[in-house]
Amino acid sequence: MQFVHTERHRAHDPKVETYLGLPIPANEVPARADAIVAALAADGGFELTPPTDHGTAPILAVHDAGLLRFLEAAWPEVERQRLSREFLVADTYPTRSMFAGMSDALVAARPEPVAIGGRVGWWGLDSSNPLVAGSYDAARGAVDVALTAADLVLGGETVTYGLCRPPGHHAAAAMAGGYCFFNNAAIAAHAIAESTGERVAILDVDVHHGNGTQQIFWRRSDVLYASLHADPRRLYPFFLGHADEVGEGPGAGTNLNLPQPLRADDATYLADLDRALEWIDASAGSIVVVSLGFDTYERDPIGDLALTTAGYHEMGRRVGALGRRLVILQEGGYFVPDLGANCVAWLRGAAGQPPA
Ligand code: SP5
Ligand code: ZN
Repeated sequence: MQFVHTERHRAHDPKVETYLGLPIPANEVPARADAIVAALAADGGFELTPPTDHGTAPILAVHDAGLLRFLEAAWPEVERQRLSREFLVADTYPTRSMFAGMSDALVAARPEPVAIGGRVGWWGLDSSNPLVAGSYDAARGAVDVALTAADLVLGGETVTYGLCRPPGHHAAAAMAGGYCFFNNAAIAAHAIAESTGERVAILDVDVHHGNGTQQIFWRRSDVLYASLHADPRRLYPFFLGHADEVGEGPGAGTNLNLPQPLRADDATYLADLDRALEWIDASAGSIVVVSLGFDTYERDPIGDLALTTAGYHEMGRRVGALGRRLVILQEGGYFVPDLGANCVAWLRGAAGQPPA
């Protein structure tokens, strides 16, 4: 199997994130990718392919131009103002209740702030998403990884893995958040839909609901979104991911959320995975984009489900057994010691190989 990876991810190297306002060691760190690369190399069945530069057009096909402008300008602005800090995070967000009772048109016409502190809240979901000096460059690299993995499948490969870092599924059209800056999977799915004219399905198995992916395709019928995730009543992103979110307008019926109970095990999870796969199978299309997270793992420090390494092999096997071509893109997963084994297990399953 070809896997797409670049060292550019290393530029995004936060040491600290804030959790309920206090600093804790960052979870989304370069060592995550190092662990996966080492395990794929040790397995021997994976061939490293560097990404090609796809420019900004595929990003702007999915994201607001203002988000890209902000992410590119944010760190230079921090430096220009000599704000002495290692990472940028907002303290003020445009929460919906601030605008209660005001018309949609008036709210939509509120101008973007000019001060960096206002802009980072304007374009952000949460305060646990540190932006550092190299975040923009790394995020551009992750998009190139996703698009190159998609190119390989469009060129005839049956399954490819893109080691995206930073991840993407919390990033909405006009919003970064949840360790995500650009939505790698959404950008790849949009590009595949454009290039093939076929319906594309996204299967999201990160422990968190992919609110950004859901938002981007909410009103679209050409990209389906199915997600299994911890019930948002308990876990980030808290405000979306409920089962009654099914899409609207032309996208009505093209969104499937399957919230999971606390400490869901392999059997519980795989039963709902089958529901998602049957739902995808009932729709036309030949390519599935997988948003692959290992934060469903029993030892993950920020998730609350209880999947095992053996469960990941079985999950990959069932997704591979769909018989569609797969563009598998990395999202979360924060228990670094077992990330490599979990990734190898999943990918071997998807390729129809036995566990290592
Ligand atoms: C892509 C992805 O997996 N993003 C996850 C974003 C999660 N953001 C909230 C992190 C909260 C960390 N809480 C630490 C709790 C320590 N007990
Ligand atoms: Zn996650």
